[in-house]
Amino acid sequence: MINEFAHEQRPSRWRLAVRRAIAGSAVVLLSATGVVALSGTAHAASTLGAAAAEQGRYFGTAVAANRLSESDYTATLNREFNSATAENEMKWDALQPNRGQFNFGNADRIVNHARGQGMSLRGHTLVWHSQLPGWVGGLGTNELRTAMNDHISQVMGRYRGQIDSWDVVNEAFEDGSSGARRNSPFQQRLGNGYIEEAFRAARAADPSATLCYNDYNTDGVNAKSNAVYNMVADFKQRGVPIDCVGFQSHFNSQSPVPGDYQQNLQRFAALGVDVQITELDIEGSGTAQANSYRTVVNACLAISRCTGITVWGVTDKYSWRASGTPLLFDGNYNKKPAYDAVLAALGGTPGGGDPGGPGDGSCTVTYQETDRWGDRFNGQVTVRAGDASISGWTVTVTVGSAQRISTTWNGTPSWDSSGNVMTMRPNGNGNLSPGQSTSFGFTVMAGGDWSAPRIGACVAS
Ligand code: G2I
Repeated sequence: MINEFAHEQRPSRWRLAVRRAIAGSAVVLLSATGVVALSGTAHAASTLGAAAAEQGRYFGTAVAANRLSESDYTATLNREFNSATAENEMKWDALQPNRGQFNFGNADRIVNHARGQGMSLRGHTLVWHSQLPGWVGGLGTNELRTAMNDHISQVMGRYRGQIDSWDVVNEAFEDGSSGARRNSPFQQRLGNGYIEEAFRAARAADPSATLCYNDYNTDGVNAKSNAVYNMVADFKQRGVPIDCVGFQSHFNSQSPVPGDYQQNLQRFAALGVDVQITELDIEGSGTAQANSYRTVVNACLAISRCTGITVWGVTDKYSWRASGTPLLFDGNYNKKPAYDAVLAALGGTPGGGDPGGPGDGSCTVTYQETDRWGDRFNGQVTVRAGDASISGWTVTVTVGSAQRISTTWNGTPSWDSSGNVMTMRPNGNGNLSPGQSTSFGFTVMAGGDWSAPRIGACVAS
Protein backbone atom coordinates (compact mmCIF):
# COMPACT_ATOMS: atom_id res chain seq x y z
CA MET A 1 0.00 0.00 0.00
CA ILE A 2 2.77 2.40 0.90
CA ASN A 3 4.40 1.73 -2.43
CA GLU A 4 1.23 2.44 -4.33
CA PHE A 5 0.84 5.70 -2.51
CA ALA A 6 4.41 6.69 -3.22
CA HIS A 7 3.96 5.81 -6.86
CA GLU A 8 0.91 7.98 -7.19
CA GLN A 9 2.72 10.94 -5.75
CA ARG A 10 5.67 11.10 -8.05
CA PRO A 11 6.34 11.12 -11.75
CA SER A 12 8.14 8.19 -13.33
CA ARG A 13 11.91 7.98 -13.47
CA TRP A 14 11.70 8.99 -17.11
CA ARG A 15 9.60 12.04 -16.37
CA LEU A 16 12.02 13.18 -13.71
CA ALA A 17 14.96 12.79 -16.03
CA VAL A 18 13.20 14.61 -18.82
CA ARG A 19 12.11 17.48 -16.63
CA ARG A 20 15.60 17.90 -15.34
CA ALA A 21 17.12 17.70 -18.77
CA ILE A 22 14.77 20.39 -19.94
CA ALA A 23 15.56 22.59 -17.00
CA GLY A 24 19.04 22.69 -18.47
CA SER A 25 20.38 24.17 -15.30
CA ALA A 26 24.01 24.09 -14.32
CA VAL A 27 22.90 23.37 -10.76
CA VAL A 28 23.53 19.79 -9.72
CA LEU A 29 20.34 17.82 -9.36
CA LEU A 30 20.02 14.35 -7.92
CA SER A 31 16.89 12.27 -8.23
CA ALA A 32 15.56 9.92 -5.60
CA THR A 33 16.66 6.99 -7.71
CA GLY A 34 20.19 8.26 -8.10
CA VAL A 35 19.77 8.93 -11.80
CA VAL A 36 20.93 12.34 -12.93
CA ALA A 37 20.27 13.92 -16.27
CA LEU A 38 21.52 17.40 -16.98
CA SER A 39 21.94 19.30 -20.16
CA GLY A 40 22.58 22.68 -21.60
CA THR A 41 20.50 22.50 -24.75
CA ALA A 42 21.24 25.28 -27.16
CA HIS A 43 19.86 23.85 -30.41
CA ALA A 44 16.43 22.94 -31.74
CA ALA A 45 16.20 19.19 -31.51
CA SER A 46 16.93 17.32 -34.72
CA THR A 47 16.22 13.76 -33.61
CA LEU A 48 13.00 12.09 -32.52
CA GLY A 49 14.23 11.37 -29.03
CA ALA A 50 15.62 14.83 -28.40
CA ALA A 51 12.51 16.52 -29.79
CA ALA A 52 10.21 14.32 -27.70
CA ALA A 53 12.32 15.02 -24.61
CA GLU A 54 11.78 18.73 -25.11
CA GLN A 55 8.05 17.93 -24.97
CA GLY A 56 8.53 15.95 -21.74
CA ARG A 57 8.07 12.61 -23.51
CA TYR A 58 10.18 9.71 -24.71
CA PHE A 59 10.29 8.45 -28.29
CA GLY A 60 11.16 4.78 -28.44
CA THR A 61 11.32 1.79 -30.71
CA ALA A 62 11.05 -1.96 -30.55
CA VAL A 63 14.53 -3.47 -30.74
CA ALA A 64 15.56 -6.93 -31.93
CA ALA A 65 18.72 -8.22 -30.23
CA ASN A 66 19.95 -10.01 -33.34
CA ARG A 67 20.00 -6.73 -35.31
CA LEU A 68 22.29 -4.90 -32.91
CA SER A 69 25.31 -6.17 -34.80
CA GLU A 70 24.20 -4.32 -37.95
CA SER A 71 25.92 -0.95 -37.85
CA ASP A 72 23.26 1.04 -39.75
CA TYR A 73 20.56 -0.37 -37.51
CA THR A 74 22.42 0.51 -34.35
CA ALA A 75 23.48 3.94 -35.60
CA THR A 76 19.85 4.83 -36.37
CA LEU A 77 18.63 3.41 -33.08
CA ASN A 78 21.24 5.28 -31.07
CA ARG A 79 20.80 8.56 -32.89
CA GLU A 80 17.03 8.83 -33.02
CA PHE A 81 15.49 6.98 -30.07
CA ASN A 82 15.68 7.42 -26.32
CA SER A 83 13.59 4.44 -25.26
CA ALA A 84 13.70 0.77 -26.22
CA THR A 85 11.32 -2.18 -26.01
CA ALA A 86 12.49 -5.75 -26.63
CA GLU A 87 10.39 -6.88 -29.60
CA ASN A 88 10.43 -10.56 -28.62
CA GLU A 89 13.25 -11.14 -26.14
CA MET A 90 11.31 -10.56 -22.92
CA LYS A 91 8.35 -12.73 -23.82
CA TRP A 92 7.73 -15.81 -21.71
CA ASP A 93 8.92 -18.34 -24.32
CA ALA A 94 12.19 -16.42 -24.71
CA LEU A 95 12.87 -15.97 -21.00
CA GLN A 96 11.61 -19.20 -19.45
CA PRO A 97 11.30 -21.89 -22.15
CA ASN A 98 11.29 -24.63 -19.52
CA ARG A 99 10.02 -24.33 -16.00
CA GLY A 100 12.63 -22.72 -13.78
CA GLN A 101 15.13 -22.38 -16.63
CA PHE A 102 15.66 -18.73 -17.48
CA ASN A 103 17.51 -17.47 -20.55
CA PHE A 104 18.25 -13.79 -20.07
CA GLY A 105 21.00 -13.46 -22.67
CA ASN A 106 19.16 -11.66 -25.46
CA ALA A 107 17.08 -9.56 -23.08
CA ASP A 108 20.26 -8.53 -21.29
CA ARG A 109 21.83 -7.51 -24.58
CA ILE A 110 19.00 -5.09 -25.23
CA VAL A 111 18.94 -3.76 -21.68
CA ASN A 112 22.69 -3.23 -21.65
CA HIS A 113 22.70 -1.56 -25.03
CA ALA A 114 19.83 0.77 -24.14
CA ARG A 115 21.26 1.70 -20.75
CA GLY A 116 24.68 2.28 -22.27
CA GLN A 117 23.01 4.82 -24.54
CA GLY A 118 21.09 6.48 -21.73
CA MET A 119 17.77 5.20 -23.07
CA SER A 120 14.82 4.27 -20.89
CA LEU A 121 13.28 0.82 -21.29
CA ARG A 122 9.82 -0.64 -21.63
CA GLY A 123 9.44 -4.28 -20.59
CA HIS A 124 7.27 -6.39 -22.90
CA THR A 125 5.59 -8.56 -21.66
CA LEU A 126 4.96 -10.68 -18.57
CA VAL A 127 1.53 -12.31 -18.87
CA TRP A 128 0.30 -12.97 -22.42
CA HIS A 129 -1.49 -15.88 -24.06
CA SER A 130 0.86 -15.79 -27.07
CA GLN A 131 4.51 -16.82 -27.22
CA LEU A 132 3.78 -18.84 -24.12
CA PRO A 133 5.84 -22.04 -23.83
CA GLY A 134 3.91 -25.30 -23.90
CA TRP A 135 4.63 -26.21 -20.29
CA VAL A 136 2.61 -23.27 -18.99
CA GLY A 137 -0.56 -24.36 -20.77
CA GLY A 138 -0.25 -27.82 -19.21
CA LEU A 139 -0.33 -26.64 -15.59
CA GLY A 140 -3.26 -26.98 -13.20
CA THR A 141 -4.74 -24.03 -11.33
CA ASN A 142 -2.44 -23.87 -8.33
CA GLU A 143 0.67 -24.62 -10.33
CA LEU A 144 -0.20 -21.98 -12.90
CA ARG A 145 -0.75 -19.39 -10.20
CA THR A 146 2.64 -20.17 -8.72
CA ALA A 147 4.30 -20.16 -12.14
CA MET A 148 2.78 -16.79 -13.08
CA ASN A 149 3.82 -15.13 -9.85
CA ASP A 150 7.30 -16.69 -10.05
CA HIS A 151 7.76 -15.54 -13.62
CA ILE A 152 6.82 -11.98 -12.71
CA SER A 153 9.05 -11.85 -9.68
CA GLN A 154 12.05 -13.46 -11.38
CA VAL A 155 11.92 -11.33 -14.50
CA MET A 156 11.06 -8.03 -12.88
CA GLY A 157 13.49 -8.77 -10.08
CA ARG A 158 16.35 -9.21 -12.51
CA TYR A 159 15.73 -5.82 -14.07
CA ARG A 160 14.51 -4.03 -10.96
CA GLY A 161 15.23 -0.32 -11.21
CA GLN A 162 16.28 -0.64 -14.86
CA ILE A 163 12.97 -0.89 -16.69
CA ASP A 164 10.80 2.17 -16.53
CA SER A 165 7.47 0.64 -17.61
CA TRP A 166 6.29 -2.97 -17.82
CA ASP A 167 3.50 -4.43 -19.89
CA VAL A 168 2.32 -6.61 -17.03
CA VAL A 169 -0.66 -8.09 -18.85
CA ASN A 170 -0.99 -8.04 -22.62
CA GLU A 171 -4.03 -8.54 -24.86
CA ALA A 172 -6.33 -10.07 -22.25
CA PHE A 173 -9.58 -9.08 -23.96
CA GLU A 174 -11.42 -10.53 -26.96
CA ASP A 175 -11.85 -8.59 -30.15
CA GLY A 176 -15.33 -7.70 -31.29
CA SER A 177 -18.40 -6.64 -29.44
CA SER A 178 -18.42 -9.07 -26.50
CA GLY A 179 -16.12 -7.14 -24.19
CA ALA A 180 -15.17 -10.56 -22.79
CA ARG A 181 -11.86 -11.69 -21.41
CA ARG A 182 -9.81 -13.72 -23.84
CA ASN A 183 -10.01 -17.43 -23.16
CA SER A 184 -6.32 -17.89 -22.32
CA PRO A 185 -4.85 -20.54 -20.01
CA PHE A 186 -4.70 -17.82 -17.34
CA GLN A 187 -8.36 -16.95 -17.76
CA GLN A 188 -9.42 -20.61 -17.88
CA ARG A 189 -7.55 -21.73 -14.78
CA LEU A 190 -7.37 -18.59 -12.63
CA GLY A 191 -10.52 -16.74 -13.66
CA ASN A 192 -11.03 -12.98 -13.89
CA GLY A 193 -8.83 -12.33 -10.87
CA TYR A 194 -5.60 -13.25 -12.64
CA ILE A 195 -5.07 -9.76 -14.06
CA GLU A 196 -5.33 -8.15 -10.65
CA GLU A 197 -3.09 -10.82 -9.19
CA ALA A 198 -0.45 -10.21 -11.86
CA PHE A 199 -0.43 -6.46 -11.16
CA ARG A 200 -0.07 -7.02 -7.43
CA ALA A 201 2.84 -9.41 -8.01
CA ALA A 202 4.42 -6.88 -10.35
CA ARG A 203 4.21 -4.04 -7.82
CA ALA A 204 5.88 -6.23 -5.23
CA ALA A 205 8.62 -7.25 -7.68
CA ASP A 206 9.63 -3.69 -8.65
CA PRO A 207 7.81 -0.99 -6.68
CA SER A 208 9.27 1.80 -8.81
CA ALA A 209 8.23 0.46 -12.23
CA THR A 210 5.24 1.92 -14.07
CA LEU A 211 2.80 -0.98 -14.48
CA CYS A 212 0.82 -1.06 -17.73
CA TYR A 213 -2.03 -2.99 -19.26
CA ASN A 214 -1.35 -3.18 -23.03
CA ASP A 215 -3.68 -4.06 -25.91
CA TYR A 216 -4.57 -3.54 -29.59
CA ASN A 217 -7.88 -2.54 -31.18
CA THR A 218 -8.47 -0.46 -28.08
CA ASP A 219 -7.30 2.74 -29.79
CA GLY A 220 -10.77 4.18 -30.31
CA VAL A 221 -13.90 4.02 -28.21
CA ASN A 222 -15.35 0.56 -28.84
CA ALA A 223 -16.58 -2.50 -26.97
CA LYS A 224 -13.08 -3.78 -26.34
CA SER A 225 -11.70 -0.47 -25.09
CA ASN A 226 -14.82 -0.02 -22.98
CA ALA A 227 -14.12 -3.36 -21.30
CA VAL A 228 -10.53 -2.33 -20.60
CA TYR A 229 -11.72 1.06 -19.38
CA ASN A 230 -14.12 -0.57 -16.94
CA MET A 231 -11.37 -2.82 -15.64
CA VAL A 232 -8.99 0.10 -15.11
CA ALA A 233 -11.68 2.17 -13.41
CA ASP A 234 -12.41 -0.75 -11.10
CA PHE A 235 -8.70 -1.25 -10.35
CA LYS A 236 -8.22 2.42 -9.52
CA GLN A 237 -11.27 2.43 -7.31
CA ARG A 238 -10.17 -0.64 -5.39
CA GLY A 239 -6.50 0.29 -5.18
CA VAL A 240 -5.22 -2.45 -7.46
CA PRO A 241 -1.79 -1.20 -8.57
CA ILE A 242 -2.05 -0.09 -12.18
CA ASP A 243 -0.23 3.02 -13.45
CA CYS A 244 -0.61 3.02 -17.18
CA VAL A 245 -2.48 1.76 -20.21
CA GLY A 246 -0.61 0.98 -23.41
CA PHE A 247 -2.30 1.50 -26.77
CA GLN A 248 -0.49 -0.58 -29.37
CA SER A 249 -1.72 1.50 -32.31
CA HIS A 250 -1.11 -0.89 -35.22
CA PHE A 251 -2.87 0.88 -38.06
CA ASN A 252 -3.55 0.20 -41.75
CA SER A 253 -6.25 0.99 -44.28
CA GLN A 254 -8.68 -1.52 -42.71
CA SER A 255 -7.91 -0.17 -39.27
CA PRO A 256 -6.96 3.51 -39.61
CA VAL A 257 -6.26 5.93 -36.78
CA PRO A 258 -9.72 6.27 -35.19
CA GLY A 259 -11.34 9.70 -35.28
CA ASP A 260 -11.78 9.50 -31.52
CA TYR A 261 -8.22 8.36 -30.79
CA GLN A 262 -7.30 11.38 -28.67
CA GLN A 263 -10.64 11.35 -26.91
CA ASN A 264 -10.23 7.66 -26.09
CA LEU A 265 -6.72 8.05 -24.68
CA GLN A 266 -7.89 11.10 -22.77
CA ARG A 267 -10.69 9.23 -21.02
CA PHE A 268 -8.17 6.67 -19.76
CA ALA A 269 -5.83 9.41 -18.58
CA ALA A 270 -8.75 10.92 -16.70
CA LEU A 271 -8.94 7.72 -14.65
CA GLY A 272 -5.56 8.63 -13.19
CA VAL A 273 -3.23 6.46 -15.26
CA ASP A 274 -0.52 7.38 -17.72
CA VAL A 275 -1.18 6.47 -21.32
CA GLN A 276 1.55 5.31 -23.65
CA ILE A 277 1.54 4.57 -27.36
CA THR A 278 3.40 1.30 -27.28
CA GLU A 279 3.69 -0.38 -30.70
CA LEU A 280 2.92 2.30 -33.25
CA ASP A 281 3.13 1.41 -36.91
CA ILE A 282 0.96 2.61 -39.77
CA GLU A 283 0.98 0.83 -43.11
CA GLY A 284 1.24 3.03 -46.18
CA SER A 285 3.60 5.52 -47.71
CA GLY A 286 4.10 9.15 -48.58
CA THR A 287 1.83 11.94 -47.47
CA ALA A 288 -1.05 9.75 -46.33
CA GLN A 289 1.18 7.80 -43.98
CA ALA A 290 2.83 11.00 -42.78
CA ASN A 291 -0.55 12.56 -42.00
CA SER A 292 -1.61 9.56 -39.93
CA TYR A 293 1.61 9.62 -37.95
CA ARG A 294 1.18 13.35 -37.34
CA THR A 295 -2.32 12.76 -35.99
CA VAL A 296 -1.02 10.18 -33.52
CA VAL A 297 1.83 12.38 -32.28
CA ASN A 298 -0.44 15.39 -31.90
CA ALA A 299 -2.93 13.31 -29.92
CA CYS A 300 -0.22 12.27 -27.49
CA LEU A 301 1.09 15.81 -27.13
CA ALA A 302 -2.42 17.05 -26.37
CA ILE A 303 -2.71 14.70 -23.38
CA SER A 304 -0.48 15.61 -20.47
CA ARG A 305 -0.47 12.04 -19.18
CA CYS A 306 0.61 10.63 -22.54
CA THR A 307 4.20 10.03 -21.49
CA GLY A 308 5.70 8.62 -24.65
CA ILE A 309 5.49 6.92 -28.01
CA THR A 310 7.15 3.71 -29.16
CA VAL A 311 7.21 2.67 -32.80
CA TRP A 312 7.28 -1.07 -33.50
CA GLY A 313 10.68 -1.24 -35.13
CA VAL A 314 13.48 0.89 -36.56
CA THR A 315 13.27 0.06 -40.26
CA ASP A 316 10.61 -1.20 -42.64
CA LYS A 317 12.78 -4.11 -43.67
CA TYR A 318 12.61 -5.75 -40.23
CA SER A 319 9.00 -4.88 -39.43
CA TRP A 320 6.69 -7.76 -38.46
CA ARG A 321 4.67 -6.61 -41.47
CA ALA A 322 7.46 -5.41 -43.72
CA SER A 323 5.34 -5.48 -46.88
CA GLY A 324 3.18 -2.71 -45.42
CA THR A 325 6.23 -0.43 -44.96
CA PRO A 326 4.72 0.88 -41.71
CA LEU A 327 7.73 2.54 -40.03
CA LEU A 328 9.64 5.82 -40.12
CA PHE A 329 12.82 4.61 -41.86
CA ASP A 330 12.84 2.70 -45.12
CA GLY A 331 14.86 -0.45 -45.72
CA ASN A 332 17.99 1.62 -46.35
CA TYR A 333 17.50 3.68 -43.19
CA ASN A 334 16.42 6.74 -45.14
CA LYS A 335 14.00 9.03 -43.36
CA LYS A 336 10.51 8.79 -44.83
CA PRO A 337 7.95 11.60 -45.08
CA ALA A 338 6.38 10.07 -41.97
CA TYR A 339 9.63 10.70 -40.12
CA ASP A 340 9.63 14.37 -41.13
CA ALA A 341 6.02 14.71 -40.02
CA VAL A 342 6.72 13.16 -36.62
CA LEU A 343 9.82 15.27 -36.03
CA ALA A 344 7.97 18.45 -36.97
CA ALA A 345 4.97 17.54 -34.80
CA LEU A 346 7.37 17.07 -31.89
CA GLY A 347 8.70 20.58 -32.50
CA GLY A 348 12.04 19.43 -33.89
CA THR A 349 13.79 20.66 -36.99
CA PRO A 350 15.68 18.50 -39.46
CA GLY A 351 19.39 18.24 -38.79
CA GLY A 352 22.20 18.02 -41.27
CA GLY A 353 22.71 21.74 -41.69
CA ASP A 354 24.76 22.06 -38.58
CA PRO A 355 28.18 20.50 -38.90
CA GLY A 356 28.90 21.02 -35.24
CA GLY A 357 32.45 21.87 -34.38
CA PRO A 358 34.34 22.95 -31.30
CA GLY A 359 32.21 24.84 -28.82
CA ASP A 360 29.10 24.36 -30.92
CA GLY A 361 27.69 21.27 -29.29
CA SER A 362 25.98 20.36 -26.08
CA CYS A 363 25.96 17.18 -24.06
CA THR A 364 23.97 15.54 -21.32
CA VAL A 365 24.97 13.14 -18.59
CA THR A 366 23.16 10.35 -16.79
CA TYR A 367 24.44 8.50 -13.75
CA GLN A 368 23.82 4.96 -12.65
CA GLU A 369 25.14 2.80 -9.87
CA THR A 370 26.14 -0.42 -11.60
CA ASP A 371 27.47 -2.61 -8.78
CA ARG A 372 27.65 -2.70 -5.02
CA TRP A 373 29.78 -4.70 -2.58
CA GLY A 374 30.12 -4.63 1.21
CA ASP A 375 32.45 -1.63 1.26
CA ARG A 376 32.19 0.04 -2.14
CA PHE A 377 30.10 0.64 -5.24
CA ASN A 378 30.69 1.33 -8.91
CA GLY A 379 29.19 4.31 -10.67
CA GLN A 380 28.83 4.88 -14.38
CA VAL A 381 28.31 8.22 -16.10
CA THR A 382 27.02 8.21 -19.66
CA VAL A 383 27.86 11.30 -21.70
CA ARG A 384 25.65 11.88 -24.70
CA ALA A 385 26.16 14.50 -27.40
CA GLY A 386 23.21 16.72 -28.23
CA ASP A 387 22.19 17.71 -31.72
CA ALA A 388 25.67 18.62 -32.89
CA SER A 389 28.86 16.64 -32.80
CA ILE A 390 31.34 17.42 -30.04
CA SER A 391 35.06 16.86 -29.78
CA GLY A 392 35.41 16.91 -26.03
CA TRP A 393 33.49 16.93 -22.75
CA THR A 394 34.05 17.69 -19.09
CA VAL A 395 32.03 16.35 -16.18
CA THR A 396 32.61 16.78 -12.46
CA VAL A 397 31.86 14.04 -9.94
CA THR A 398 31.65 15.07 -6.29
CA VAL A 399 31.63 12.42 -3.56
CA GLY A 400 30.82 12.80 0.13
CA SER A 401 33.53 13.56 2.67
CA ALA A 402 33.57 9.97 3.95
CA GLN A 403 33.72 8.60 0.42
CA ARG A 404 36.76 8.17 -1.79
CA ILE A 405 37.06 7.39 -5.49
CA SER A 406 39.58 4.55 -5.70
CA THR A 407 39.56 3.62 -9.40
CA THR A 408 38.36 5.13 -12.67
CA TRP A 409 38.11 3.86 -16.22
CA ASN A 410 37.37 5.25 -19.71
CA GLY A 411 38.27 8.79 -18.70
CA THR A 412 41.11 11.06 -17.66
CA PRO A 413 40.54 12.31 -14.11
CA SER A 414 41.96 15.28 -12.25
CA TRP A 415 41.24 16.25 -8.65
CA ASP A 416 40.67 19.29 -6.51
CA SER A 417 42.67 19.74 -3.33
CA SER A 418 40.00 18.13 -1.12
CA GLY A 419 40.10 14.95 -3.20
CA ASN A 420 36.32 14.88 -3.23
CA VAL A 421 35.78 16.58 -6.58
CA MET A 422 36.94 14.70 -9.64
CA THR A 423 36.92 16.41 -13.03
CA MET A 424 36.68 13.82 -15.76
CA ARG A 425 37.75 14.42 -19.35
CA PRO A 426 37.89 12.01 -22.30
CA ASN A 427 40.41 9.26 -22.71
CA GLY A 428 40.17 8.77 -26.46
CA ASN A 429 36.37 9.00 -26.31
CA GLY A 430 35.88 12.74 -26.75
CA ASN A 431 34.60 12.75 -30.33
CA LEU A 432 30.86 12.09 -30.34
CA SER A 433 28.53 12.48 -33.30
CA PRO A 434 25.01 13.90 -32.69
CA GLY A 435 23.17 11.71 -30.19
CA GLN A 436 26.14 9.40 -29.70
CA SER A 437 27.21 8.51 -26.19
CA THR A 438 30.13 7.16 -24.26
CA SER A 439 30.55 6.14 -20.63
CA PHE A 440 33.16 6.40 -17.93
CA GLY A 441 33.15 4.65 -14.61
CA PHE A 442 34.63 4.70 -11.14
CA THR A 443 34.66 2.86 -7.85
CA VAL A 444 33.66 4.70 -4.69
CA MET A 445 34.87 3.41 -1.32
CA ALA A 446 31.70 4.16 0.62
CA GLY A 447 33.06 4.81 4.12
CA GLY A 448 29.54 4.09 5.35
CA ASP A 449 27.97 6.68 3.02
CA TRP A 450 26.03 4.98 0.22
CA SER A 451 24.63 8.13 -1.30
CA ALA A 452 25.15 8.68 -5.01
CA PRO A 453 27.85 11.12 -6.06
CA ARG A 454 26.76 14.50 -7.36
CA ILE A 455 27.30 14.77 -11.09
CA GLY A 456 27.86 18.21 -12.57
CA ALA A 457 26.39 19.39 -15.84
CA CYS A 458 28.17 18.20 -18.97
CA VAL A 459 30.29 20.85 -20.65
CA ALA A 460 30.93 20.19 -24.33
CA SER A 461 33.79 21.46 -26.46
O1 G2I B 1 2.09 -8.93 -33.70
C1 G2I B 1 2.55 -7.64 -33.51
C2 G2I B 1 2.65 -7.31 -32.05
C3 G2I B 1 1.28 -7.28 -31.42
N1 G2I B 1 1.33 -6.90 -30.01
C4 G2I B 1 2.24 -7.67 -29.19
C5 G2I B 1 3.62 -7.75 -29.83
O2 G2I B 1 4.46 -8.57 -29.04
C6 G2I B 1 3.55 -8.24 -31.24
O3 G2I B 1 4.90 -8.31 -31.73
C7 G2I B 1 5.17 -9.33 -32.65
C8 G2I B 1 6.62 -9.23 -33.09
O4 G2I B 1 6.80 -8.00 -33.75
C9 G2I B 1 6.94 -10.36 -34.04
O5 G2I B 1 8.35 -10.37 -34.34
O6 G2I B 1 4.95 -10.56 -32.04
C10 G2I B 1 5.10 -11.63 -32.97
C11 G2I B 1 4.69 -12.93 -32.32
O7 G2I B 1 3.43 -12.86 -31.78
C12 G2I B 1 6.55 -11.69 -33.43
O8 G2I B 1 6.69 -12.68 -34.43
C13 G2I B 1 7.57 -13.68 -34.12
C14 G2I B 1 7.32 -14.83 -35.08
O9 G2I B 1 5.99 -15.29 -34.87
C15 G2I B 1 8.28 -15.95 -34.83
O10 G2I B 1 8.10 -16.96 -35.76
C16 G2I B 1 9.70 -15.42 -34.88
O11 G2I B 1 10.61 -16.42 -34.50
O12 G2I B 1 8.89 -13.23 -34.27
C17 G2I B 1 9.83 -14.22 -33.93
C18 G2I B 1 11.24 -13.57 -33.96
O13 G2I B 1 11.49 -13.02 -35.21
